[in-house]
Amino acid sequence: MKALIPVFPLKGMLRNYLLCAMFGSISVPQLYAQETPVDSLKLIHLNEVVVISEGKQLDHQKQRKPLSTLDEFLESSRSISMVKRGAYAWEPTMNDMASERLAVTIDGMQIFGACTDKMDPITSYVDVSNLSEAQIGSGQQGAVFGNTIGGGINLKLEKSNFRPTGWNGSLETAFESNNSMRVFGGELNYSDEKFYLNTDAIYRKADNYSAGGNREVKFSQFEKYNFSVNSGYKLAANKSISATLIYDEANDVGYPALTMDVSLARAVIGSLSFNQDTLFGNFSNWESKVYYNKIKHTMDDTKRPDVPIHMDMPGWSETAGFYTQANFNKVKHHFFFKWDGFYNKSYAEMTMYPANSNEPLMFMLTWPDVRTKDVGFYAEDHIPFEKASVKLSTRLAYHSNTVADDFGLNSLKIFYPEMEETNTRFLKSFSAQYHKMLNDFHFNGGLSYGERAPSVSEGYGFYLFNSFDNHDYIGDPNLNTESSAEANISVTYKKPTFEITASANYFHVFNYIIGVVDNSLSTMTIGADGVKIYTNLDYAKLFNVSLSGRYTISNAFKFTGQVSYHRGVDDEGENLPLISPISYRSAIDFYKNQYSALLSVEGAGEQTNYNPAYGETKTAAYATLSASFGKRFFINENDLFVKTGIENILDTNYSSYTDWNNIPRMGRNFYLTISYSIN
Ligand SMILES: [Cu+2]
Repeated sequence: MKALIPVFPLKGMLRNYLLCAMFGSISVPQLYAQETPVDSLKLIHLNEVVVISEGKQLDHQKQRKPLSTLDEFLESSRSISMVKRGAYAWEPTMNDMASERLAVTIDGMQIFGACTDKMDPITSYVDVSNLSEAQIGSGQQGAVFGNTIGGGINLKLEKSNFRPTGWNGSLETAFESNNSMRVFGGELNYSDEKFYLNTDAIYRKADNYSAGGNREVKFSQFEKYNFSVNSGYKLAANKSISATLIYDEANDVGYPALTMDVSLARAVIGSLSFNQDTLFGNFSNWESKVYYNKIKHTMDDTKRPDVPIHMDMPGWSETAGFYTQANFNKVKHHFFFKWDGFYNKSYAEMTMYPANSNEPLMFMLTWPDVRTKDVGFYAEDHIPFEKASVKLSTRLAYHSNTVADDFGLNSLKIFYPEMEETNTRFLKSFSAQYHKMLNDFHFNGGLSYGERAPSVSEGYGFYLFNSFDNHDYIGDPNLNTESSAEANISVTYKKPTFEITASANYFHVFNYIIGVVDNSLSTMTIGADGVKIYTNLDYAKLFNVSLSGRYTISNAFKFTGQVSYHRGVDDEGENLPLISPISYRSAIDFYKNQYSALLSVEGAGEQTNYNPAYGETKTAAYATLSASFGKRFFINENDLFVKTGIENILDTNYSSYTDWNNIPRMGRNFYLTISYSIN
């Protein structure tokens, strides 16, 4: 039986020898195997071989909110925060670092958004119906997915994988009161030992939401649908091929925190894989994939009142890539090797239509057809000792950017007359992690170094308007490679009924890339305060610390809690933007006889370390309370699951440090989810 609610926790047989020392995570992988955590998303150590137990039904009692958006699922993770520009397409951040400092992949595939204003993080191009889990690695533990500073996230697609389940399917629907969100989804699957076919579809439509106090947030509506098909065929007992295809389209998406909305955001994502159990006798789990994806993004300001100048801003992003990977075990050494590469084309333009139609149109290439080539080699070795282990890993990559459009190149040459068409870098990452067990204590510590190339916007963006600090941004093709030296440490004390983990990490980021005001330039966007150029600061420092715990009160009741503190400053001691103040969350879970219930609180302290130069204002402290109640019924062989809940029970009007331009969050919201699955 396939999981009804498709994003489900990792369970089953984790290879427990791996050490796990990520910030904010539970530090001992065994924990995952022993119980289903409250979180639906698991932080796993990258390259852990995670076998999701086959033929076992998902325990959706433990889903806090089935059919919630992927963004909400990600936000429930301990190490991810989401930057919000509206109700849709939130941007994941980890260790207080966002998209350009993270490696985010879908089933190992590199995908890049097509929006110059970060309206389409790649997490917006899949839905929970497609996915089985999100794999999260902090800092260089995420380097297996690509070059990164802050960490890596891989969204793993859900597949039947030759489990002998035969036919099964499900129908599900949800309604949320605050923005009248309607969700309809369904899936139909067939799987046997030789062949499987998984299909799913989901549709979401939401009106404007209301913040606390029943204040409507205009332009916060959205509509989205997503289809996916994936299939596998066994060529022989130890060989199989598989293919996946995802089509995702969002229309009429409002971005209340920005000056424009989106009329179309569309992705087509496809891949072909070949899997073989062994290779040359010594290697195992050999997996190879080729993939292609294409994204189209169209911004729209036609519905906004008082637009000073109408603009058309379409963008395209196209990526083709591959990877091939295998394990290799030799005595005490557990190696993992991966060779990967991608080719991306990013193109975005802007046409301005002056109100006086006698004036000429203005046209700019905001992304001048930038071609990015990246070929990388990743290797790790895990060496277990008695009650201890070491993991060493490295990524070495060749990375190049070329401006393929002459008009775009000549536009940038106004600022950088000496610039070359192509810029090539060699990117390196090294990491050592150590784990030691002492009675009930687990110690983890690690030192890492990593590098990343500037993003397309940072390197080649041309007058990209940022509504947060109200500046136009221009890229710099001569930026230095950003690099980071990172240290992490965590201690867990673990007993059968409770555990507590204290963890901390520190990133010293050299050549930190951020926009710096250039007073000699004049703005392009009407009403902008100035122009910023992406610049390397000498360094920036980021520090994160957290304390998390879990206590099993009885068989039915469980308590979890987490509190974290973050700090980020530049080389002059000034605050970096979008750094979390003290934040906390806590919950009591109840689960017995197919009934589940939850009461949770989530909040943050006042944001005292903010920076007006980046458009930040002080965000006040807040706390919200939520509750849910679920029941599962068995009808013949089939399964009916009903879940209802209230979020922001007290209808608090608030915004957090991650809310773009302090756009207020959703007020009180009732939801109801019904899932019916046929085995
Ligand atoms: Cu956009």
